[in-house]
Amino acid sequence: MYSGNPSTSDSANSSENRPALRRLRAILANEGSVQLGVWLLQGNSLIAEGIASCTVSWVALDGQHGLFDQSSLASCINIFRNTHIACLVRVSSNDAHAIGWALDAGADGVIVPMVESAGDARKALEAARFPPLGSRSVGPFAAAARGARFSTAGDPPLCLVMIESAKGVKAAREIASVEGLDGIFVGPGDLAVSLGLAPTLDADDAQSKRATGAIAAAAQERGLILGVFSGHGSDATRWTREGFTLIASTTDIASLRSGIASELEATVSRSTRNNSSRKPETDKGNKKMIDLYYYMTPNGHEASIMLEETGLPYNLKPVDLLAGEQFQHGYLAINPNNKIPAIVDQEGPQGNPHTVFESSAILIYLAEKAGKLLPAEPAARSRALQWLIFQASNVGPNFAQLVHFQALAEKKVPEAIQRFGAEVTRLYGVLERRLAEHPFLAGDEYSVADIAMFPWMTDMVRELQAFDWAPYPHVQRWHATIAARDAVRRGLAVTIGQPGKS
Ligand code: 3PY
Ligand code: MG
Repeated sequence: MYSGNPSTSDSANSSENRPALRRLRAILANEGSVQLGVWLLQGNSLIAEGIASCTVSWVALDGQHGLFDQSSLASCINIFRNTHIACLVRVSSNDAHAIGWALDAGADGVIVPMVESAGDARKALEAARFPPLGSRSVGPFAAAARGARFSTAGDPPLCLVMIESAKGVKAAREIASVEGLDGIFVGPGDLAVSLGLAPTLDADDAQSKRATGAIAAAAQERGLILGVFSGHGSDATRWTREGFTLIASTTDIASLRSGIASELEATVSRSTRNNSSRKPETDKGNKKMIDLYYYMTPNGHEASIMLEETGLPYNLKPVDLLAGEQFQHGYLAINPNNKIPAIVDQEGPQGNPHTVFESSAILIYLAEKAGKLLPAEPAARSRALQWLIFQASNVGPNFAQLVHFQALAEKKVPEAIQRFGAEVTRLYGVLERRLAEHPFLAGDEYSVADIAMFPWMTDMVRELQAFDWAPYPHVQRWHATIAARDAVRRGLAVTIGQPGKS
């Protein structure tokens, strides 16, 4: 089974038979596009099988903090060997045996934790390379089990070192200069602790940002791969903005938990809707319905009210903002702006699935699909769109800022409260004048403009803003008219904790 002949190969050292590794390496080197990966903690080959059919380009098996032993590590590596997914191993420590063993088992690369100096990085790299570049020992057990020939030639596996301490940050430039190193990987949890902060994955204070910025600059100067463990609940868009391209965006266990939660929510919401007075006409399987990605905010309510008003059948897809689910792997593909609401119409134009984000765009799309709530006559249509856009560009942003500074901000900032308070007052004035002359914002008819505006003036929003609307009787009259509509009540009652209840 063993052959020193480099030209005949399935190689535990090289990527010549591993298109997944070659592809990942090439994308990171040439296109610089972000590659999202899954971090496996569970050491379980069935979980690995499940992930192997997902559309991720890489996984990392965590031999430092995960539940892998040698046997489960070897089995899981083997599962990914015949897939499009590159399989990296985060080894238990900067130990030549652990590094060599993971590569013998067929890993496409190693992520070596707690590297704090150029010497540490050199040590890791040497363990990952055969002589003359390094000192890795030949151990072709996995290749032998596959009946393959073993070779030391070809592209070497990836060697990424983790910088995750203040000391490592100081040495970032020297570490990045180690010849032959493939990349640097940031461990934000350990880094935060080393900087004297809580063990969080998304510290965004100035000190943490300076540290990750210094690591990013060092890696980029040398053209190295720049990776990070973003994990569950942390903001992957922030890492993308900082230039990270190899992002571990979720773990096996976090995805399992959120997948179960959303399946249960969807089931409860379907059965709740089945029992309600409105019977969705395409309720025979959800394939052709509209998926609503939702949480109970004014923006979320705009979409839920609109769906209830149009009568279009929909599935609730809860996105728990408090758990950071809007940042999870996959949601970015639905809404590149990481916010709710978003919809996926399974039967969009030409019968194809169609995704829409931004509340106003959702309202227009649904109005056109249902043929209601947006007038067809050009002048009336233009008036409805003007007030809809006035809501999106003025009311939404300023009202939300006042809620934040009045009720949620950790520090009281009087200037911000004053500024956004004055703007909210001015906007109420604009609405009061309009509604003194017309029953609805677009004129005589209730439209998407009213649906967009209404959730921003609920009791809850006004309480959070500490805003008194007594001086605006026409706004109050308009609001009461809309609040009395059945569809509006149902839309406001869509809750991800207990669907269908307020
Ligand atoms: C860290 O955040 O320190 C890590 O190593 C991620 O697991
Ligand atoms: Mg760590």
